[in-house]
Amino acid sequence: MVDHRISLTRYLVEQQRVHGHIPSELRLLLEVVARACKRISFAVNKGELGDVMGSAGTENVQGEVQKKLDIIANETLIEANEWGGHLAAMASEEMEGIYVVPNRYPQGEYLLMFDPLDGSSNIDVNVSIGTIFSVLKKPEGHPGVHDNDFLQPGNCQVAAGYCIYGPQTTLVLTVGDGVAMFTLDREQGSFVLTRENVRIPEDTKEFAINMSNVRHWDAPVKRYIDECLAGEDGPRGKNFNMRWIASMVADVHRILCRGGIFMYPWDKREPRKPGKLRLMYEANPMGWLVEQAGGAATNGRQRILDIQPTQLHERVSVILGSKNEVERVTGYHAEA
Ligand code: AHM
Ligand code: MG
Repeated sequence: MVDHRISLTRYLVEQQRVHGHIPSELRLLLEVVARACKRISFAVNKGELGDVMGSAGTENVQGEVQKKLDIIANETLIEANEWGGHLAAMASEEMEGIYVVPNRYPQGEYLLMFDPLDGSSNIDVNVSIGTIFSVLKKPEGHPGVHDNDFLQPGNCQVAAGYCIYGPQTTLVLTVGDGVAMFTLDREQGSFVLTRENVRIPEDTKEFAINMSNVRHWDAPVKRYIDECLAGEDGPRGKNFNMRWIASMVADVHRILCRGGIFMYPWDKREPRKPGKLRLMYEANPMGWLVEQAGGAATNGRQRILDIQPTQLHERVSVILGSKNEVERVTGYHAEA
């Protein structure tokens, strides 16, 4: 815990004025995103007391059934950002096309991408869920906004983070100057800095993967997990523990707090699909946060942040967390 109370607002002002890391427009945009997350947190908290649980009876562009909270969170983020003036457009896991912010002059400079409610399968069972976001600069040189403007690799992100709605609501952020965590003080209604310079240990004894897919995995992933499972008697010479929350925000949050490796790799169930998770809304922001905390993120062959996206809803294989473990799995792919 940081000694004296520093609000998210003050942290962002310092990032702007003292450290010169962010322009004021980006600061204001992040404030708006944080405000939207606060609203989503209150909706999540109401649970069955509010009309927020269960299925909405609709499907998103990827054919996944939408929960009411998926839609509420998506609308909350759009409404909050629509009139801010700092954004040119938004893209969401829950919307087919981009959402261009209604005409204004001058046009906002930024593009916002989000997974409004990550971990949808956990909504109805009171397990941690979250919002993941990523900010890009709109390319200059042409009026209006096009889908292609979003197709920038993760190394172009200017801000990224998530807000986890768990026992506490915690907003985790990077603007390229390390990772900071802010806990929501419900009485004060503000996010308070609770951890700075978050570091992920380079080694770990904890892995996160959906083990029910073991028969579908590729050989390098199977080799890595088999070696972990062999424990003290195996080639790793140590026992491993396993966690799988099925909310990426919660699994990544644990890794930022105490280390570990998270994998949602390509598998043979749908061989033409590169993975389950989305590059723009999940892998890029989480990959950057993890790297900013000293970890690593790859798709097994390539650094996530260097992947050139070709479509908005592109999927990707994800391996991220403690550096030495991620490098080991990536090395197994290279050998295979
Ligand atoms: P969502 O964005 O629709 O919630 O899906 C993404 C989630 C991740 O949070 C999580 O890591 C993964 O899907 C869990 O998938 P599975 O149910 O296959 O284990
Ligand atoms: Mg998600």
